[in-house]
Amino acid sequence: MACMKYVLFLVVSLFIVLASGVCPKTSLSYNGDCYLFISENTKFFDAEAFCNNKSDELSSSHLVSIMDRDELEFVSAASLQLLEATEVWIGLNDESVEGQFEWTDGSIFNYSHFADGEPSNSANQEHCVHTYAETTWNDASCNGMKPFVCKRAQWEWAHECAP
Ligand SMILES: [Ca+2]
Ligand SMILES: [Ca+2]
Repeated sequence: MACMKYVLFLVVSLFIVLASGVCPKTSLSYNGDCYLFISENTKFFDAEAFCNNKSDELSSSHLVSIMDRDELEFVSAASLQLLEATEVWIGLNDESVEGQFEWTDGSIFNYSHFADGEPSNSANQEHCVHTYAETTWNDASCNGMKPFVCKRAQWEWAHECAP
């Protein structure tokens, strides 16, 4: 019986460590993934490159992918709180093929929250997606300067830790 309690203690401890301790201290954890909020106004693909390479704290991350409404609300609320911004770059773009949106981290695109009338691809120049007021999304010129959010998926941590 004492042994069972010890095992239970270990399992609970491990859960707490996994739930709270996996992200670098400058980023936020949500559902096991890590999110870094950058206030500097940056072009879309420069922001993606920053997430890929330049952040020591969260290297090999990507611009954030958003898989569902809950994750969207987390990212929007944290952007508002940490960056005081409603417009931030997320990783969605149709730079390769017009109208075929892709996440820069390779996640499957099966959730979106575009505002009414978006994506508009105005003047055939809008290929990068940012959040907007009320958590809705808009496609805009990739050369626009906005704050952004990096995300490092849980599987990337696991991959990195593999022998
Ligand atoms: Ca487009
Ligand atoms: Ca647009």
